[in-house]
Formats: sequence, C-alpha cells, structure tokens
Amino acid sequence: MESTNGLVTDAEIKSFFDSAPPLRDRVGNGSARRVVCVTSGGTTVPLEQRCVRYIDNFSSGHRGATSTEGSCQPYCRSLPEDPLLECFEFTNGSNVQGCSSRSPVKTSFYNHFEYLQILQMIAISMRNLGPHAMFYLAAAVSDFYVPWKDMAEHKIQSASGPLDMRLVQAPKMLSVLRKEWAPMAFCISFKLETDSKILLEKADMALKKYKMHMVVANELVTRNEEVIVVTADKKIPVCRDKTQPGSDVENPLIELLVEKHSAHIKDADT
Ligand code: 9Z3
Repeated sequence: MESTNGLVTDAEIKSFFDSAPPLRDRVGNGSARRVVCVTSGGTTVPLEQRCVRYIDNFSSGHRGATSTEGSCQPYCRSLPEDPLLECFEFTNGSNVQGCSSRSPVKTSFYNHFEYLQILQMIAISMRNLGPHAMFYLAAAVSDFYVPWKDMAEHKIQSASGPLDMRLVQAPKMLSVLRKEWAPMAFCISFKLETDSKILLEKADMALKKYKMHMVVANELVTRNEEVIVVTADKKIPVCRDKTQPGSDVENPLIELLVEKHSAHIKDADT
C-alpha cells in the first residue's frame, strides 16, 4: 500500500479520509448539518458583451425570498431597502442558506452566465454533504441565450436597422447537477406553464428526464395560491391557507419538503 516514490497512492488517500474524525460541523448524533441552496428570481440574457441591453423575464424572486424565512436573513422581503441593514453581519445557527438570483429586496441579479457558473461552484462545494444537501431551484432560468462568442462587443447601433438576433437553446444543467456536481443531494426543481393542460405532463417529464426528487408545478397566475408537488408516485396539491390573511403557499410547501428531505437522508443512511 505504501508508496515508494514519495507520491500518495489512491488507497492512502481513501484510508486517510475513512479514518479522519468527523468535522466539527457534524453534530452529536453524527448527522451532518443540512444546507439548502435556494435559487430564485429570473436570469437575464445580455445582448452585448459590454451590456447595455438584456432580455429579462417576469420572475420577481418572491418564491425564494418567502421560502427562506426560516434562514439567516428572514423576512428580508418585508424590510425597507435600507443601506443601514447591510451593515449588520449574520451569525451562525441557521439551517438554511438562501442564495437568490434576485429578491424583491435585493435588486442585484445575475445574468445567465453568472447564474450557471455560481450554481456549479456552490453545487460542487456542497457535494460532500451528500444527502444532507438540498437544491431548491426556483429561479426562472432563461431557456435561450446569445453565446458569448456570437455577441457584439459594443452597444448595438440602432442605425443598423431592425435587430435580427439568434438565441440558442440554453443547456439544461439539472442533469449535470444530479449526475456530477452533487449526486447524493435532494433536488427539487420548478416547472412553470401558462397552459394548465400541459403543466403536470411537463412536470412529470422533467422529474424523469432530469432525475429530480420532486418537481413543483405551478401556473403563472395562481403561483402564489397553489402548487402541485410531483413525485415519482404522487401528485400532492399544496395550497395557501386562505383562512389566514397574509399566509403564503411557501409555508406548507417547505414543511412538506423538509419532511421529504428527512426521508431522503434516512434512506441514504440505511
Ligand atoms: C418557478 O416556477 C417559480 O415558482 C416562479 C416563481 C418563477 C414561477 P416569482 O419569482 O415566481 O415568485 O415571481 N420557477 C421555475 C421556472 C422555470 O423556468 N422552470 C423551468 C421550466 O419551467 C425549468 S428549470 O422549464
């Protein structure tokens, strides 16, 4: 087993990690801390490299902001957009970390290129959490974009006449996330349609094609009232509690997802 040329062998590396004491982040009962990566809001598609114009979409970031109210930045969406609040630092002690591509409070947002690269970095860095990692992918990621190499460097001139641009299909990163970036993680994606007749069928297709654990199906106009959680064997409608003024659909949705994530961790441990 021991290397003779001073280099470390694969077996030595494996043996080192197998015998290392658990990280301090792991709590008493041996279970790792759960971390959730939440994406939310829309991504923009720049039309010029030195971007003056971009294509945007409808997404407000409400879903992610509301879903992370148990996190280290709770209720941010209800706070004023006050620079003073930026001066406070967050301390540890939260189970959920929100990373929003845009939220109603923070007006910063990512373009298509930034979003996918950042998601990749986060996903790879969460890989070691195994089944304790969750991806809650509510961002409305643009399906079409202009590849960087095809993009004009400078501002497109209006004097050149009508604009004729070709947008190519964006690669779907969900399967790479499942297969390579964080294969043990619990993955939830969202499916949005405006035509209710095709919504569940499309959600089902996404579940199978990208091997998601769950797909949250929602319609544009009713997205804040009800969603349908599609799993391999069930379709679970989740509604806002209409008897409670100001209630959100995210509340019961998150409760359900936390329960399903626990089952996923238990399954992986046995
Ligand atoms: C969603 O379906 C989200 O629920 C919404 C939330 C974007 C509708 P808001 O930000 O809205 O609260 O205003 N997100 C996923 C949308 C999406 O583009 N999904 C892709 C698809 O449907 C799959 S990755 O094809």
